[in-house]
Amino acid sequence: MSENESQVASPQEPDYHAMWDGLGMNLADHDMLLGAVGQMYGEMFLSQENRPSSTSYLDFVASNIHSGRIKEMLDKKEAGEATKIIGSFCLYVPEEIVLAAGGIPVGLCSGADWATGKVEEHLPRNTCPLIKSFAGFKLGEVCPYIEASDLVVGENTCDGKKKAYEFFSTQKNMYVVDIPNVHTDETLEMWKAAVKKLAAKIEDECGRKITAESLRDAIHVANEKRRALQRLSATRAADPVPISGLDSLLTVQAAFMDDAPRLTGAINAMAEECEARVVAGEGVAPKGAKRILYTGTPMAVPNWKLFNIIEKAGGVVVGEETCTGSRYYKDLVREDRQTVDEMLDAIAERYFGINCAIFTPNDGRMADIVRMARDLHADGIIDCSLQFCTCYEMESFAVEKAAEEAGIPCMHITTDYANEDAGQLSTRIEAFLEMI
Ligand code: BJ8
Repeated sequence: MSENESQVASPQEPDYHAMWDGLGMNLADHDMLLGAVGQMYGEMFLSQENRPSSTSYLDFVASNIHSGRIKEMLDKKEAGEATKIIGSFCLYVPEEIVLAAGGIPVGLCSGADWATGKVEEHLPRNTCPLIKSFAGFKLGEVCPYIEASDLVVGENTCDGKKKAYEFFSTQKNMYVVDIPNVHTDETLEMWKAAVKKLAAKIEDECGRKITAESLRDAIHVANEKRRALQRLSATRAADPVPISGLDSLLTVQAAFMDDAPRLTGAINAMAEECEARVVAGEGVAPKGAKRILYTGTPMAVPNWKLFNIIEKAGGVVVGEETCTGSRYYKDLVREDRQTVDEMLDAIAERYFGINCAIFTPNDGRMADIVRMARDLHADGIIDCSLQFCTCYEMESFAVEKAAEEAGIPCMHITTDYANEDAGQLSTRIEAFLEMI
């Protein structure tokens, strides 16, 4: 364990190697991964000044993510308190359905390069890093979430993911949801049917029927999480901004993994502290620091590279128009529906509003970017695509045009998970912050 990781982990941390071994993981490589992530966490997160004290919850999540949280999920299953662990890679997979069947939904993070050589035996070299990462985590046997998942739900979104799932399904028990790529009344009906098919599959896998009561509760639990995130996000309109972009990003990343009620309580505590900081004029960055709205491809754990560069350069990220940001929490599922069928329709309607770049046209995303930049008083927009992500690369031109029409400076970045371009990115971002 590295020095920085030991700063994150509790001194009495139990030994989880037997659990990881039982999951079939590669213990030596996994120790190496944990060491590297722990060091990165120390350098990026723990070095921040004036963090709200309630962000200690994030340190708890970071130290627990591959250990205590996995044990907790496995123990729940063992005790019969949870049916199955269901992994997914996309915001379009409704967590409410898994919760309603007594399952535990987990987002399978794919934010670091791993086992690239092995991956390239199955997928082309010029595949986006997010896809290569989930394939590498599986082939390298270093992700306890993948190994603990009884079923992985994929989705037919971008070409890269849907073709990669053909390979991934040779490695794991998988089910792939069909997602339309245009928003029309007809495709909404198709999507509602796909959501119902998924619900039947999850019921089957979990061995438990979804009832009106269990689905109503699940919708409420997920909405409460979103309300807490909305509340925290609203505090970021203040200058000085009470919480960093890095901590805010990790809050949403944690929402894909941690227990929902615990996370909701912790985010509400963060929101409360941030609201008090706003009243007191206390910030994580000095008043007048250049404010950035991030938009683009999602950032899975531990992809904190760009936010770290922006904030180390003196800027502050005040919002994220992305799947690891506002798209996760901005819309709620209606809570006034009565039957399972009506509730599944309400879930489908809510998820259909997620402005993923696989949709064409995707004007809703442009409107959201401009609205968020204005509401959060952003000085500039940074639009970022992961390398080889055609959808977001293509859409970057529309983002630039929307920003220009709104009179907001915008910069496009293409990057990957490696650190080779960090110096060059810092220089470009520093120049952008100077200019805005
Ligand atoms: S709803 S953004 S989580 S698909 S970066 S793998 S698009 S080539 S992640 Fe996404 Fe769902 Fe859409 Fe959100 Fe493909 Fe692009 Fe890679 Fe991507």
